[in-house]
Amino acid sequence: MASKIIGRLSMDEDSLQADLEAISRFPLLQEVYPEFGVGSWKNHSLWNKSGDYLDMQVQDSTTPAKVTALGAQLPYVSKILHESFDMTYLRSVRARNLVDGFVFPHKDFVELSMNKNHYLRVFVPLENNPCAYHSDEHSVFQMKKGEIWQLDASIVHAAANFSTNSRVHLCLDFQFHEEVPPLESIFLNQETTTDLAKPTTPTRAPFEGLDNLVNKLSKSISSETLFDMLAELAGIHFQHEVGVADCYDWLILAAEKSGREQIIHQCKKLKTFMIEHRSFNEQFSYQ
Ligand code: YCP
Ligand code: CO
Repeated sequence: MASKIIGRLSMDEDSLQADLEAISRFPLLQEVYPEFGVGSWKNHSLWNKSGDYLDMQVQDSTTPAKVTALGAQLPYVSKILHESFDMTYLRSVRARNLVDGFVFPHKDFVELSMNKNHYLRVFVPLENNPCAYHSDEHSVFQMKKGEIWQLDASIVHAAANFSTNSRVHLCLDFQFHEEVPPLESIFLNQETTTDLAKPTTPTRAPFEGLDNLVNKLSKSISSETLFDMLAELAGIHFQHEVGVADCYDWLILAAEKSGREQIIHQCKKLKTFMIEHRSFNEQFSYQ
């Protein structure tokens, strides 16, 4: 299913700014998923299973999320959540700020125990950034303040911020015992689901020069260059008409052209890890 706008939210600017300032002062923590992105991608855990903000892993949970010491510093975010959402099945809330970088194309939930139909991911953008994008297998789109999005993280998706300006979004994860119910059930007030905005979808240019690109990559592809190559290729689909996951096939093609078995194998493993399956706690090593 394509990601879509599922609700709207009007926010009080002054209160929001106070929380955004608090977020900007949060401690710099070590990213638990470093292989999934390039640039600055901060993930602060505001509500989670244990209530400990150092617990940053995406994990199964069947109990209501507990506020962390970071979430407790955000009175306005807390107010928005409590007033707008039924928090019974809410399992985690993170503040995510992607700056000057990409979240590489990947699928989520593949390492968790339940079928993907039990998980629901919702985004609440807290800042507008005209240089920031999301994408999935169907389109490229920009989330705007005031919109509430369902991001289908069970299909391949990615994110970008081509600027050095902040882009803070809230990421809400719900998990249901049964399959995800009709979406209205996560909202306390049904007005939230009316008069929805039209999504902002940038136009993309045709992509030319794939053969040249693959040729060029094949000359220097190795485990030392793989991360940088992915970082270069992962952003192309935001501006050009190619698929969100094509970059993995381009790397495989380049590796095959190089004729070296080890890098061919590593590129195939990278694609599997990102968009097919991986186990809980599994990490990918580029080197
Ligand atoms: C998440 N899951 O859902 C992470 C992102 C891949 C694993 C990176 O936030
Ligand atoms: Co994701």
